[in-house]
Amino acid sequence: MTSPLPANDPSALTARLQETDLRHHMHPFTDHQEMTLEGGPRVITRAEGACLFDSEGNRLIDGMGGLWCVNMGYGRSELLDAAAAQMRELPYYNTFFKTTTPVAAELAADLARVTPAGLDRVFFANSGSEANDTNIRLARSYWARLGRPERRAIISRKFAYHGSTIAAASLTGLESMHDIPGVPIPDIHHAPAPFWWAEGGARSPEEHGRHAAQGLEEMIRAVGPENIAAFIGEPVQGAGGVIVPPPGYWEEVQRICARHDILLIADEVITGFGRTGNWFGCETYGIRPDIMTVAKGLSSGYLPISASIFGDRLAEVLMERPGRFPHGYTYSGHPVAAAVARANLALMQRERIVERVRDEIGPYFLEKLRSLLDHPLVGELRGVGLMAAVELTRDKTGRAPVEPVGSLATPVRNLCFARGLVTRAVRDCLVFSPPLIISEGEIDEAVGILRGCLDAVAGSLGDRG
Ligand code: PXG
Repeated sequence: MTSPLPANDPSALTARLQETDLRHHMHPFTDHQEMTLEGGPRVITRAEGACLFDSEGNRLIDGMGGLWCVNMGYGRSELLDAAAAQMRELPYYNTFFKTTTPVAAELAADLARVTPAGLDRVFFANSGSEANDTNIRLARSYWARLGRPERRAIISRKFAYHGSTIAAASLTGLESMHDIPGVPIPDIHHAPAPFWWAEGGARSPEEHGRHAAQGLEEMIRAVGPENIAAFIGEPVQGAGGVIVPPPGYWEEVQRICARHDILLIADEVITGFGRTGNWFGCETYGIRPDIMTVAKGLSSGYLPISASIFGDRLAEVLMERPGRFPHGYTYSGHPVAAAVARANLALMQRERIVERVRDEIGPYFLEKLRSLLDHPLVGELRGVGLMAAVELTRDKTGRAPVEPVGSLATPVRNLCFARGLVTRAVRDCLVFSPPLIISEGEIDEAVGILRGCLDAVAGSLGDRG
């Protein structure tokens, strides 16, 4: 035990917390040596609306909505009240062995209502990674029970992010995540992504979309469609750098999966619940998946909950025949998380948040970010709804990669943080995914801070203007 924290001295409080944290806490995706040299982690103490406050009292606009998840914003009393009421009534019971709880049953029905027609069966988990792990089992079990156990390969894509468990990290198409022996697990393949800026060469974005879809089909033929269980893709690749698919790409992918009878899994962990201006990215891109992964925005990040959602095709084989699915998590359908998710869906509907993203704040946000295209360091603005990437470059027309990787976006990102805006650097783009309740004023402020930071970094490079 350490001595009591100093109540009225923010710097002393911060130093104490940093010291405690450095000694005992291992963080995800963190270089601890670097963090130690910098004096320790940043300490976020509270939040309201679209803003965070750190232990020194500084206000930051949360341009990332936590980690792409706090869709309805911080401090929503409706969600707190739902959690408290459920904790009093029934804080925990499981959904194993033919048992349910009212709130888990009702949430499954709510999800069947808000998801596209045909997706009406729900398997609960706690994180996007777990739900994608579940999806591998669902897809492989489906084929095995149809007498086709050799259909076990899963095709994912480069730049994909599907999570961090061993199976989800294997689906992920970022090489840095495969830096552990045994990852990726066997039978996972990564097809090209429709990433025009980095890989499109002289093709138009649409041509590059077709090219990437062709690459998927070539991979399917190489692996053998008779060996493939499923294809998994995010409607818009988020953590890989908000890679917005060009028109025609998803139609082609959909056709290819149908032609080879491959299950299509849409990972909507980021794109679900209004992020792209529709309830689901599948609606924005005309995707008709067999399985959908949801997490994050389902509870606006207030509690961990995720789900795999599917329709009759899988249900007929996995639910309407004898035999059980040997899989589940202690907290599958956790009542308190489910209560918060139900309250969150109700709040989304009451505030017509999806319509707001589609018609008002999404277009405003993208237009404001687009105004940065005149900046010497800004090469491209990609976005849909309230998710976007500002691609930084020193070669606006040739699109040559930034060397070394990260040398533009990382300093801009660090300066933004110091000046009151949270964004994330992915290679040399800055990604944004603010709460869906962010105001126009906060967007103006965020873009103003970003422009100032771009100017400062351009100035320090000596290539302003
Ligand atoms: N699928 C997608 C599309 C995701 O974006 C996951 C699955 C995994 O979810 P869990 O709940 O297991 O983390 C994600 C998560 C980043 C970042 O830095 C992105 C995610 C998570 C953490 C950091 O961009 N996405």
